Amino acid sequence: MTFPADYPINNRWPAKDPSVIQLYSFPTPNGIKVSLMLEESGLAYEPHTVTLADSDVRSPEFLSLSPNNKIPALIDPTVDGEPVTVFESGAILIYLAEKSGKFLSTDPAKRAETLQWLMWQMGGLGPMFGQLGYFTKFAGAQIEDPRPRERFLNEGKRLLNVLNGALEGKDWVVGDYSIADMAIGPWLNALEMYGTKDALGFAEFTNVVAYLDRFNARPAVQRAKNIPPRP
Ligand SMILES: N[C@@H](CCC(=O)N[C@@H](CS)C(=O)NCC(=O)O)C(=O)O
Repeated sequence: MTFPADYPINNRWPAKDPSVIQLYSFPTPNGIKVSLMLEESGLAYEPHTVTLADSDVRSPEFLSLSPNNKIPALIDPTVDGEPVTVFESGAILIYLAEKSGKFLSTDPAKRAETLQWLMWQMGGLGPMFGQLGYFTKFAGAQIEDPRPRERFLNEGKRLLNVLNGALEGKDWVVGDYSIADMAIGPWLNALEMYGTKDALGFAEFTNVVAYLDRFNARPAVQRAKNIPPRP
């Protein structure tokens, strides 16, 4: 397989420079994580806007790369002549960390700790906050039964408390800035848009508040929020 000739996605989202990493994404929390890693690491890449509309994420061209019909997804055309494709934001972060040699320690203990917090975000913080958004801001907000909202609010508070504890005495979740922080930060920022900060008692988690301020002060974070650009 060679890129772009053998990749249908290129017919719909053509690469201008097929020699660099191709990112197919949208600036949601899961998308921003990967744009952020690309910006922080300095790897050369080309972003393509794939909206969340079925006409994009369920198109045959996108499904040929990301069969789970979700952004983000990536093609790295430069690996030993054989392109590498990856979907799932956590897997992409690990791939890019290994490729760049940045933001994931090679020390076994530090690496395990970083992956632990990355998986905590992937399996806990992201899905729970995503459901919280659905039941408070999006279509689920119309549902009268209060139990889903309560469940995800309580789970959100629990997770914020866990993170707050982990951040005690530290700037970043494993000490040095890593792919775990790049995964966690965008999901904390999503709470503003959901309008759930007060209901979660966000201000009481003072370590998390300071952490998010530090995160948002990074120039790459500000850039990544608009990569790829919304249509
Ligand atoms: N576990 C996946 C989740 C990705 C995900 O939920 N993507 C959403 C946007 S944040 C999406 O593409 N939704 C489109 C759809 O479900 O149709 C990851 O982390 O990459």
